[in-house]
Amino acid sequence: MSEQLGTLEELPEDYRADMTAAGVAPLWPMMRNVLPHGAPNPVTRPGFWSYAAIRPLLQRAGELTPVEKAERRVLVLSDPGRGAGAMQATASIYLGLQLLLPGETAPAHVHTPSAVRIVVEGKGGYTVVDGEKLPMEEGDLVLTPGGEWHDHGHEGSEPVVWLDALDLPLFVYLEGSYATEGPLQAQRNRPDASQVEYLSSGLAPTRKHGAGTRRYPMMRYPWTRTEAVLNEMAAYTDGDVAELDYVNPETGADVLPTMGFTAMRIGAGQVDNPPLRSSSAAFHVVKGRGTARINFQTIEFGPKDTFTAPVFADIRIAAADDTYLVRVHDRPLQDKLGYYEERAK
Ligand code: 1HN
Repeated sequence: MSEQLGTLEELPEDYRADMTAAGVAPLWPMMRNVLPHGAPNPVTRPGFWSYAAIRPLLQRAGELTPVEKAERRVLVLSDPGRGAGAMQATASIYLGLQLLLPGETAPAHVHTPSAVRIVVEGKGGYTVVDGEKLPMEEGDLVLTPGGEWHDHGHEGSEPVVWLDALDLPLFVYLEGSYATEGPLQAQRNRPDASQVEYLSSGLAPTRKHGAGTRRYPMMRYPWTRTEAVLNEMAAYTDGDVAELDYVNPETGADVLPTMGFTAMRIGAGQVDNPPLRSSSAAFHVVKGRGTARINFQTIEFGPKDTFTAPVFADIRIAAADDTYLVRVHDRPLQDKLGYYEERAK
């Protein structure tokens, strides 16, 4: 491919006017914008959101805006490359921090995009998905897949905050994003599937012949178990960063169609230096602290902070303390589209 393509300016004025009148434009002056050489040219810039800075703003939102008025009381994490108010943290990933106060409920709705909650602080929060009550403890990952009714409640005594990750930008781009509202759901009188059928990895409930499984059999991944496995892995893998992918326990596939989630443990003094990935990512710090370098940006992170990396970013994360992260990424979508790629640095 040539570097120099023809420009619009070199075309005759009358020809340009006639093209505009006919509703057409020449491709060649614009071609390199949409097909850069070798690698994409992302708009997304590395982002960093300090929980200590955002927490008081969330508290203030709690005082200023009742949940009845907000439907969802959320502060959106806007990609610095797109600017204030951007409803996306990367091209495909939306992130927001949501506050629910004791006794509040966030009304039931269903929508086309999928969501995941990663619990940041507080006890007693829960999400009901399709009648299943999913308790929300710190670090838990809770799915509300597209097309599933969900509402939130709070039975505790302190504020509950969680990080929402949605594939909303894709649905907006596709002009496919919409919601339907409904009454709060009746809750089935049983613990969620992570406490019953899928209590142990490698064991799945026997089904009657011909009976199907649910598309989303387990929608809560308790953090205590995730951390226990990461610690065991770390004890037996010398100096390696321990990683666990969140998967559907029936199929082993990614938990959602477009978004993937990976729990990471980087021990104190260890460095994560992954290959360049074609996926974009957000890193949420469950515990720990350290220094992340994303391209040319250096980030000092602590517990409950969140940072992002554009596609093909050069990522290097050095942990000062034992550090636990959840990486949210769009590799499942890129796999399905057939272009996920990793490149050695
Ligand atoms: C949504 O449904 C929730 O259910 C949170 O908690 C954030 C952001 C955009 C669109 C839908 C929720 C959302 C959202």
